[in-house]
Amino acid sequence: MKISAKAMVVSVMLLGALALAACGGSASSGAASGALEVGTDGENLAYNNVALTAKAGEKVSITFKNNSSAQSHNLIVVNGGDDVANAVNDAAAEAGDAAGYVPADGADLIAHTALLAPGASETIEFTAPAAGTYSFVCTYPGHYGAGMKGVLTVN
Ligand SMILES: [Cu+2]
Repeated sequence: MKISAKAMVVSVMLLGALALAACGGSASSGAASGALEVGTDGENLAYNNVALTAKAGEKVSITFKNNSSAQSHNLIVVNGGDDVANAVNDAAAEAGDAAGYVPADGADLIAHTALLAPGASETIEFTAPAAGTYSFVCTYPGHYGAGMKGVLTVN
């Protein structure tokens, strides 16, 4: 009698835990409101989406998919236009392969993926900066120069 009462209490607690877990699952939709997707344009040294938009202050996510079957790529959103992108690209070359051609986080970087192997993808999240235009580039040597870049416009 005592044991079955105990078992009953345990079952009720388990049900409660399950209900809580279910609630937590549906309530935790912390997904970014601005969910953007960018891939590589097949094997080309280019992105398949070069014009992204976001609202200042909103949470943005960019899912970058490397569609190449042979080439590694990354995606770095820089804090400015081509001049900043050039500086970041130079710093990336100095950082080298071991750093995934990503310079140390600093004022020039808003967000970045790692250097992604062929077929890999990564989602990065950040808060959209002030209104303006921001370049995003691949800093694998030669890619930015070949035109692997796009623009994030923040309104
Ligand atoms: Cu690239």
